[in-house]
Amino acid sequence: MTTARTTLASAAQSASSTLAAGARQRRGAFIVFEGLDRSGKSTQVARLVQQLNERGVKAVAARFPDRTLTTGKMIDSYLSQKADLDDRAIHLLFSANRWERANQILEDLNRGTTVVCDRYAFSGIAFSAIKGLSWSWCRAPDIGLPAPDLVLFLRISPSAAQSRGGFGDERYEKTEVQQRVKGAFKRLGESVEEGKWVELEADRGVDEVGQEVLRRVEEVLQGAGMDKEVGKLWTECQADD
Ligand code: DGP
Repeated sequence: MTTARTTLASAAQSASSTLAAGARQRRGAFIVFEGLDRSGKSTQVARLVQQLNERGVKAVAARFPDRTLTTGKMIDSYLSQKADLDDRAIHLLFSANRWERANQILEDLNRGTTVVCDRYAFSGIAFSAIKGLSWSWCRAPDIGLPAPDLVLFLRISPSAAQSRGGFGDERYEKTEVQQRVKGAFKRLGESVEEGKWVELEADRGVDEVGQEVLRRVEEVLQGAGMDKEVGKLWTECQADD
């Protein structure tokens, strides 16, 4: 742990000495957690942000859907089954919700702050594609969003997820839906650039998963990618259906 602390702190230090030398500041990393409902994403996001800050690496949490935003309130009504919406309309609302926060994320990253995000556009595709919408259509509204440097997919079986305190009454909290979403996530992981989608076994203790998370994130923070501009999502993809 001391080693992780030292290396991360020196990554942060090198960011400030680079700045002092007048060169481009190393940016923050955009880390996204994806996974089925109740796979432990929120716990790992909070834990990672805290650990990074303790190590002198500035980090903030984000989450989607962000229910505090205007679009988020409509999404909340849909998820809590108070409102029904056409499949395409809700898909576009989820995407608009991400766009509402996109500039903030970009500003944080460019200021050197790491953003750790609970769900992103991958959930957008997975949850809509299982309704029969085409992949290329689902992907289109998110083209150009800030691209994550790393997606950590927390892998858990739908039955294990359900046994973790059970699902509530929200729209997608059903084992059969989660099973199909799992299949969609698998296909998505295969389509993401090599090394940027990492699957972690989530059916373990919080600390064990957390240690692996920190190790993966440390690699990204020390990598050459932090000297490059934030990428744009899906711009390299071809329509594949
Ligand atoms: P959460 O707040 O992480 O529990 O997510 C709420 C639910 O919304 C969850 O079942 C997953 C689903 N969801 C998250 N993002 C999207 C999205 O972009 N599109 C759709 N259709 N569903 C999403």
